[in-house]
Amino acid sequence: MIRKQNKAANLLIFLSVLVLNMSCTLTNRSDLAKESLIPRPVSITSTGDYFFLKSGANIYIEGETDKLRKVGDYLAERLKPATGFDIEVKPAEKVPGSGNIWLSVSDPDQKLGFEGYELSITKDLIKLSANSPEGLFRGIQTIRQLLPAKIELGTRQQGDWKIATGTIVDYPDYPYRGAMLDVARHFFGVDDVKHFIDLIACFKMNVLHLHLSDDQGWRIEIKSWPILAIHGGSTEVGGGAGGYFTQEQYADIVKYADDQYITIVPEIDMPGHINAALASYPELNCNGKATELYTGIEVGFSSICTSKEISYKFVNDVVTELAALTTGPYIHIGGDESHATKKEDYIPFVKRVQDIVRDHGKLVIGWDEISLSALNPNTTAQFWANRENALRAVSQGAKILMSPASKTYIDMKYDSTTTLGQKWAGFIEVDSSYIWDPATYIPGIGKESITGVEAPLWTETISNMDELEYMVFPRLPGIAEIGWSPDSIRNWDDYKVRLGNFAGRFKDMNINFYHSPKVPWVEGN
Ligand code: TNX
Repeated sequence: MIRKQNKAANLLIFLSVLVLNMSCTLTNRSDLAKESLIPRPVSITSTGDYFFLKSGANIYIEGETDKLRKVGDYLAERLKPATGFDIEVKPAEKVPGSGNIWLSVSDPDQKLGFEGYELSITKDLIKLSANSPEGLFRGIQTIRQLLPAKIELGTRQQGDWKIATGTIVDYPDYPYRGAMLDVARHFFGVDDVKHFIDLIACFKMNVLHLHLSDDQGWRIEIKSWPILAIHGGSTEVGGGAGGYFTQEQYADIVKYADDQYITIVPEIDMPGHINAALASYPELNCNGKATELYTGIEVGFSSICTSKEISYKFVNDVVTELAALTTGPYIHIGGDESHATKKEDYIPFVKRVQDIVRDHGKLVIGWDEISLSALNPNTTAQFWANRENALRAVSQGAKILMSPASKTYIDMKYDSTTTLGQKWAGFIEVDSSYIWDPATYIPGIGKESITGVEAPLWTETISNMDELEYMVFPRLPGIAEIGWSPDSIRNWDDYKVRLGNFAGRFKDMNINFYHSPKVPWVEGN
């Protein structure tokens, strides 16, 4: 009797596990529109079936250029470790056969613009098309997110590598979608920066702004002023050893970012936030005396001597070397919190520095205070705190990069219990950093004046990758979505579910993230 009951119970358990498994596979990945994608694509049409990635699948590229091949190789490298498949990248002479992935730039569609893509998935084929390799690269991030989370693991996994069928048409709302890493307060080396690039690429960001100098450290080798890096780079907040990038290392970072279609924007902060340089070269000080190195976290106490001609030679030399290392269009000149520079000195200084950058063929970005000065055409002001500054920039015809501190400063604590971070701009929970629209944030500054969004990570309190990831995740994906997805398709209730479904993916990507109580975390997607 007992044995019979046991048998029946076992059968019941077996059947319910079977049904559960079946329902998981059915709901998981056969409805494309229900997939958790970040940023949310512009449009998704489901066709209710699925594509099965199997051993023997290859990636076919249409058009044999170096860039296309690199993009193909990038996708293959994302797929190979976890599937264990020997995926090859081959030129496509005709429509590839069943079971393959096809990357194509042969059929331009204006609507997609430069970074957009169309992903068409049938039972037989994954076809990703775009107008450029860059668009393909963005689309590949979507393919990654459509596969089970364990695709991110570095070792071979048993798996149903299924992707729901249908079509995604997708392109960004703003051209500039960035993150900033402050390598000056605490130094982060080449491998860390590359890892950060990998992380932001997943969410289709296309800019990494590197804050390369501040009171506490100078982080880029300048051959004509060598003491900047050697002495100015020799410490950091808290008195640690600091460090700097040699020009070779920096060029390697720029190349690594370029390969992921991410523009590096280098920042040299001036006329304030410059103690590391003032400690390295006495002649940059009005009194001719070098300052002490600084390892605290106060701001606004240093100023380069704006009345000395040598200061402009210094700026010109630094910009000359930096411009030569910069493949992107921008150089960031800082300009924030110059409390130790008189306003009447700040104004002509910022004008002259803009001219220097322009003369080296680069466009200027500066923190919103630069609008106190006359702005050159094509200068961008990065709004962080002062709306009047941003409005003044727009009235001069400048574009605005939106980094409102109370929304995008991912060095702010999540809540009163967060141990890392600062709180001068308030606590920023995950919902708060997501719920805002750049185009309405400052009355009087509309979308036509906005180039995009950027999430800065200041590192006074952050000294290693674990801490960095904890502050960045999960707020950065939300900022990436604000930059990519139109406001009309964004809402928190939908986003929090998609974000919650990333728990397993973050885990498999080995990302240390904040388990915000605002988000319904679900592992195993
Ligand atoms: C303000 S934002 C700063 C930085 C600090 C940051 C800390 C800006 C342009 N300046 O120097 O690191 O606050 O949150």
